[in-house]
Amino acid sequence: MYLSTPIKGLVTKAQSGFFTVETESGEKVICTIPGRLKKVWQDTDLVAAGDRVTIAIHDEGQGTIESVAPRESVLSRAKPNPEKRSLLTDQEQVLLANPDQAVLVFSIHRPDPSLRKLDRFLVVAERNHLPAIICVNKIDLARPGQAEELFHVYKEIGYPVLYTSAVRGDGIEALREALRGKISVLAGSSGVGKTSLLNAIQPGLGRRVKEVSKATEKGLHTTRHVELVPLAVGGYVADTPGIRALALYDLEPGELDGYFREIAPLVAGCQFSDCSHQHEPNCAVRAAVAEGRVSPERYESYLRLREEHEMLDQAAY
Ligand SMILES: Nc1nc2c(ncn2[C@@H]2O[C@H](COP(=O)(O)OP(=O)(O)O)[C@@H](O)[C@H]2O)c(=O)[nH]1
Ligand SMILES: [Mg+2]
Ligand SMILES: [Zn+2]
Repeated sequence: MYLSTPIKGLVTKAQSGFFTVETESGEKVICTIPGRLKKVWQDTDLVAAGDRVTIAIHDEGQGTIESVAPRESVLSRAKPNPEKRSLLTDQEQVLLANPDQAVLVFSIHRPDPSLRKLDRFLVVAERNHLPAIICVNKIDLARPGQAEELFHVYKEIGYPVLYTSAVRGDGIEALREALRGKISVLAGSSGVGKTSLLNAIQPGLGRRVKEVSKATEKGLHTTRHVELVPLAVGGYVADTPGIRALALYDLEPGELDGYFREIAPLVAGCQFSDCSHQHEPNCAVRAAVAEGRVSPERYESYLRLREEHEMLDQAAY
């Protein structure tokens, strides 16, 4: 037997200790983690979908993971409590390694968009250093300009906003281009059209990116299963149940302003360094809201999230 040179690959699926690795030559190898490495890696989250690894192939289509490249980014959530699934621990569970972007899908109608929810997602994305793209679907159900009216503020603060209709085809080309060559995470409430959009981008893609129903979500809390589904144009869509459960579990209320893009640069101008931007005098954030430089809705989202966190914080002690 000879020692083969390590083969580079991408983990496209992680399930119960088995990892599907797509090698640079496009081969799929089912890998396990050798016992000697399990010990070394036991405090980290071993290996997750999206990790770039080197493997050794032992048998046809089977191998072991020999090394994992440092992660550039992770999508994580609080690890569920093994005893009581409704409770979260303060440990982090890596759902996906090296995601390139999150596509946050809303519909303009049926269901109506919740901008509060969008702002919450954006805070999670900022916190994870994950570029976010906003996709507003079902524009065929809106009067012309209606979607833009509601979402232009996000464009103004620097987020790409795509307006799509999965049934009429608007914006599908732009969405496909936005996904090309990247590892993308798609997030959005049930019914906004995620499956339809994926099918419009590539026939059959929606079926491959399975969604998690309420019934199976519980099980997935313990048996984390994330898969990267390849795109014909290059890149992957991550089929990850976790984003809905993504909590802002370890965020301090005082950090929150840093995750609102347009608010963050204003904070230095507040009189008090620990200004909460709620009631303090000479608050640069409230001044900006009053002058129309920060949208009142975004500011309202900030206040609500801040309140929520203060409640969480108190509950923790
Ligand atoms: N009018 C309209 N309906 C859509 C559009 N996209 C999806 N739908 C419909 O919305 C419903 C939910 O779509 P689906 O793709 O299953 O949403 P998902 O739960 O986010 O995956 C289905 O009845 C779709 O036919 C769209 O662009 N316009
Ligand atoms: Mg769906
Ligand atoms: Zn302030």
